Amino acid sequence: MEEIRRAAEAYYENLSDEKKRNARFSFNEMDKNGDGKINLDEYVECLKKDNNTVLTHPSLFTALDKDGNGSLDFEETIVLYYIMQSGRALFCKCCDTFLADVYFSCFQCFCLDESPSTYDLCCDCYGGKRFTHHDDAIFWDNYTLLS
Ligand SMILES: [Ca+2]
Ligand SMILES: [Ca+2]
Ligand SMILES: [Zn+2]
Ligand SMILES: [Zn+2]
Repeated sequence: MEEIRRAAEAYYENLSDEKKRNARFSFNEMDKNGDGKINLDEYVECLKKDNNTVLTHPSLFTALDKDGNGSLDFEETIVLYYIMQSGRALFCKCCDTFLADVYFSCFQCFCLDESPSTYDLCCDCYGGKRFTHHDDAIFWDNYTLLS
């Protein structure tokens, strides 16, 4: 998660003042009870309203909650903002964990242009061979795949 967090911070720093205000505005929108932080209920409610149901996954909320206090402060939601903007919301096809850092992806599925989604696995599921996929699948980690 640390890498995405760093990327999100860099991304935020380069936003225009207007976009920064927008980010602050969406944070306040999410914070229904105005206590300055987003709890899981507020989080799920807001993303459902935006039809962003893939992001309502509790494993993503947990990953975003850096200090583990059960709610998101503004700094923690910047990462969510970044994930939404960049479309980098990937979950393990096997155990549904949010893929925060390195993950494995099926090379063949990745290369199929007509395929809308890739077949991604967390290291645990890939290493533990807990998945079922086509027999001839070749998996690469995301760094190798994109280079
Ligand atoms: Ca709140
Ligand atoms: Ca927190
Ligand atoms: Zn997994
Ligand atoms: Zn595949």
